[in-house]
Amino acid sequence: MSLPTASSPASSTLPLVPRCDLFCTVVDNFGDIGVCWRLARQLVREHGWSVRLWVDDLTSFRHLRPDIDPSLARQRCDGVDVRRWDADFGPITGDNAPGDIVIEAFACNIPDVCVQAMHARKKAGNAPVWINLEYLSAEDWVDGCHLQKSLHPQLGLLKTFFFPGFTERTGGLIRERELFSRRDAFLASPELRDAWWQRTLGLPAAPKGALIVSLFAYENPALAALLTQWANSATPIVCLVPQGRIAPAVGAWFGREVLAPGEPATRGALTVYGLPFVPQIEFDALLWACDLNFVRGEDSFVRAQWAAKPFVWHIYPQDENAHHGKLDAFLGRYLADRQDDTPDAASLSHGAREALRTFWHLWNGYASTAPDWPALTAALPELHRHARAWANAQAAHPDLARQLASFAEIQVK
Ligand code: TRH
Repeated sequence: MSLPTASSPASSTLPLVPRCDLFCTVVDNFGDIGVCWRLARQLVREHGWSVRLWVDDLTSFRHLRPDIDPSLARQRCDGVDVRRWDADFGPITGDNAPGDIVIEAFACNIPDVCVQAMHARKKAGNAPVWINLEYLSAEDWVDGCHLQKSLHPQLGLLKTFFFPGFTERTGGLIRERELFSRRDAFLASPELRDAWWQRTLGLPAAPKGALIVSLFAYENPALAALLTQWANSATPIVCLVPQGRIAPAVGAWFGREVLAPGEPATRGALTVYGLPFVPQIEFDALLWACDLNFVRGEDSFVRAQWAAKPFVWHIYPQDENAHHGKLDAFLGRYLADRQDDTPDAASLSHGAREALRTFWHLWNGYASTAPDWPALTAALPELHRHARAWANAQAAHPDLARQLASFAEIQVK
């Protein structure tokens, strides 16, 4: 990254309704589009921006938002102008010219013609605010890299690196304004919870006396050992498994070819239900309905934190175990003694900390030993209190969309 030598955008204020182009390349799975879709909606709903979301894979998007039609080059969804980002971006016209803010998510390469058009805007004294939204990491270096800039070597356009994160020196986390009130209403209402079970699984009410777990993960060699421990558990366990990468292995453990949505399977104390892959708008309720959530990647990892329930993270695996450093950086923050006066902030015992840390390590393949379920279960009450304190402490930082909006305002002043 080079430091800027050119001047920043020249217009003095953003228009009343700033126009934003958000570009998303789906690398794999659902996290890239999951994050971009949330952000696009929030910028429209909470900040009044006009957002065009360019997505190169609408078929993946449709999993999160079933009314998306991959055959359409352009469609409107929740106030967002969703554009299919084809290989040929076409010439720049009034219909695809870059807006006031251009966000490239996760270092995707925005079309060359678009960069040229941004340059033309700059020459006209109206350069767009150009942002590269990075992946989330809890590592220390993020604080120093957030808001670093680089200068386009030929065109003199400035690009700012925007890092989500867990400290006040980062861009924060995606969190919608009403998220906590919706969560707390759900948690406080047995009727809402029962209705969720009825709608999702056709059960008359939430199961009583069982520990309820959701399981969203990549393929995982530790799975069979965990399922065996659950089957032998003294407490009944109900496990909800959305369709996806780990579901076939769960089915196979029960001797089934598939674990179809709505289908229960039981062994010992364990009952597993296959779930459909729910629309993203309903994913939070799945986390709220459970006592413990297994999540993965980036977006479900953040949502599990906002759910304020204990969780186990299956981090996205990278070459040469680069993800281990990221996992440990997060654990370091999550399990650190906190100096603030948030209720329950200091209540996590050494035993609970180590139970969680060791469980996460083994779930992420640090060694081939089976994760210690009894140790984790014993720690769950403490981890639950801790999860709430963590969510509250994180929510004290401004959320990512708000920080982006403030940053864009400041850039043009
Ligand atoms: O799907 P992920 O593994 O996604 C990503 C991508 O692989 C990406 O390339 C990688 O860099 C990143 O992980 C770290 O996990 P994630 O991020 O949790 O995204 C899953 C999305 O799917 C999230 O928005 C929640 C949503 N979801 C539903 O909408 N319904 C469901 O039933 C489930 C289980 C998830």
